[in-house]
Amino acid sequence: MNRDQFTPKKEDRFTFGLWTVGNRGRDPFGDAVRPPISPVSIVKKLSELGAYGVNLHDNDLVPFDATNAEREKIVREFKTALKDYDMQVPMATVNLFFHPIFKDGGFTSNDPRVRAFTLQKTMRAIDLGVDLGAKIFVLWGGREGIEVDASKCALEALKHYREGINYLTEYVKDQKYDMKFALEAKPNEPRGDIYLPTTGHMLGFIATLDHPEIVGVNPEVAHEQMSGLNFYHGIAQAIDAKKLFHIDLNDQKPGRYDQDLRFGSESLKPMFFLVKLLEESGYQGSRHFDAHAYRTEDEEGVWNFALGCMRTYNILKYKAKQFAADKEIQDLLQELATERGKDQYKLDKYDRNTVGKLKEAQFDIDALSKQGAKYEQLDQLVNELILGVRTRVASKDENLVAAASR
Ligand code: GLT
Ligand code: MN
Ligand code: MN
Repeated sequence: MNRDQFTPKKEDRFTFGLWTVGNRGRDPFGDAVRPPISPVSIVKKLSELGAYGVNLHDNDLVPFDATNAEREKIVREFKTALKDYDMQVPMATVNLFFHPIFKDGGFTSNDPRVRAFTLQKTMRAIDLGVDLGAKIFVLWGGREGIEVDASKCALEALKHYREGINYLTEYVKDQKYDMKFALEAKPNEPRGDIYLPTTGHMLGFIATLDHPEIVGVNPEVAHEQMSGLNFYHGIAQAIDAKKLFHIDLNDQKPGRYDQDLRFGSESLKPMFFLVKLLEESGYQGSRHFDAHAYRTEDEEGVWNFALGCMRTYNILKYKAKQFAADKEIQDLLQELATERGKDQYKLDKYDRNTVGKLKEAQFDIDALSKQGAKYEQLDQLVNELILGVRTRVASKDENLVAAASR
């Protein structure tokens, strides 16, 4: 592997799900196109590529029907591989979507026996995650939804969903586990409609839980884009609410099913602003990729896919530094940020002593309406920066060159 400043390193905190590079290319119309890759081989190969860790569903590692003895052996061997290749498991999750028992949901099933099994399976998956060192537990409710609205009262479903999550947060606290939950939204697929379809819905729901302090979100690029939403804005809101516990990076063509494409393969500009936000906001969590290689690929293509996700992230991180050091862009931004007249009005907080002044203030409405914003110029500069033709301008700053190559 040729190494350069964008080569992934452990400190970059890149992680992949076992299910991502392990994806065999099955889709609703066609069978697998690649042989399975064992979890131990995945750990080895990802480590060689510079990843920090792997994440997993219970059944990515331990088969659904494994005996306790089988489970112990598999976990033991997996832990040895983690140690041998210096890999972490920062996040674990539970598969509540594959087995037919979950065909009408787990937490939101009408059948209390299915809801009970859902809790049992999730608690076991939490135990497994804790055993592997995970501090984040993702819950993606892919089957928590409906095709037929008559089949479930939506209020009842939300109540059951809340009871389920409350049960699990109590369990984690009772066990004194150092673990937080991250809820992942998706609007539809595999269900016709999935409850809590966006990160915004999740944030509203979390506020109604018994232990909201240990529940946050795990937004996925493709899932918010399926809803036609601006992912960057959603992430900003999650950060603002101090709820960005984890993130699923991938990509998506607009208006399609969930494609889970290589990070940055489609939406370079939105992903530039996303990476810039993650890096500049001080987000400490994993940079996790929930994506998979195109169905056209063999195993070599899978590793090219994985390396591509990580390199694109690092390149966009470098571009964010260039943006910060680009004088022309920064001068424009500074002009935009100049708060003309700010001292005349007290806008940050209602104040009964100054409200009268504001109500009587005179504005030059004509002049304010006519002023240009310079966004055309600004956005073109951003395009040229992303397209790589402003490197010479930006690289005049030696600090930037030094910082970017660290
Ligand atoms: C599944 C889904 C993902 C979720 C995973 C976690 S499973 O692959 O498509 O978006 O993040 O359960
Ligand atoms: Mn995901
Ligand atoms: Mn997805």
